[in-house]
Amino acid sequence: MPTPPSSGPAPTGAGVAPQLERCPADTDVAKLAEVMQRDGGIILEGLVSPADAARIDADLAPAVAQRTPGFIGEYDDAFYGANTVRVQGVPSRSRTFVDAILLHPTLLALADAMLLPYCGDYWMSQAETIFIGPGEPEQELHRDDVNWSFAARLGIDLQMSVLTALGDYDAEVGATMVIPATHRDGFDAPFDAAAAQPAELGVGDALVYLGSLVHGGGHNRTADRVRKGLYCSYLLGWLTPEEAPALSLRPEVAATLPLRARELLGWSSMRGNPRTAVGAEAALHVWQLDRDDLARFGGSFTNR
Ligand SMILES: O=C(O)CCC(=O)C(=O)O
Repeated sequence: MPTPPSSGPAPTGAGVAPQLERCPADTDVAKLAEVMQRDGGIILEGLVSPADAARIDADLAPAVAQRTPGFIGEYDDAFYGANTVRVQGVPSRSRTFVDAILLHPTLLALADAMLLPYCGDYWMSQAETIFIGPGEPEQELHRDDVNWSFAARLGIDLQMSVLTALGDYDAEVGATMVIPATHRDGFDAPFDAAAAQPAELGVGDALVYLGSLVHGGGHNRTADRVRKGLYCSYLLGWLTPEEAPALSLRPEVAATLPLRARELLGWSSMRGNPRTAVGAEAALHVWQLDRDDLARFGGSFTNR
């Protein structure tokens, strides 16, 4: 079970709601994990270089330009944003995303610490642009674990998300609103929306948070600036990802990726938890193909 918080996040002053702690991205992972356990989120400064952030932004620009903001259903537009551009299929569109974010050693070590107690392995749930356009109102505050509400009530960590700034990410343009330390209150616990604070980021900084932390996209109060966030999440391997990364990953791209990236993108089978599995669970092999481990097909599914 998760460790209860030893103390809350540091207040910024008398009467001021607490803010998430900021740490350089090369901080010792044990310390980062401790902060994540305590506050439910953390800001990693300089997770990717401004040059890599610009490269990822440029890689995604053609798809972003083609995508109409908003969705179809009324609820979807209200929640996901009528003037917000969300493009998925990111690993096939940006190799820099794969190398600089998906496989970032600090993120993987943190995901190991937060998620491996509850699964044999985790995988990518989703990677998408969340480019919040001018005038977009604040998104409803929520816990991302709502996607897996039955599992969320087990009180274990299901998901770790990363929002990396590819461009403007200040409070005025819609920085993510976060309520620190709401991750241990329980999935159905009420929260005080007035306690939400903007998690402002510089280009290349990232907000990393658990699926149990209350948060939401901020209000873009500007007339002409876009809040450029790139979302990526790691999910327990026995839960269904939000995106279908195994399908959006093109085979010719998969063939060029390291094994760990293919595993995270659904091109590998899932095993039982090696720390606890015995008997049938030790033999477990789900998400398989012809009774074989998907990973053995390497970068191509030869039996298609
Ligand atoms: O864009 C953000 O800052 C957060 C978005 C989010 O939480 C969501 O769409 O579920």
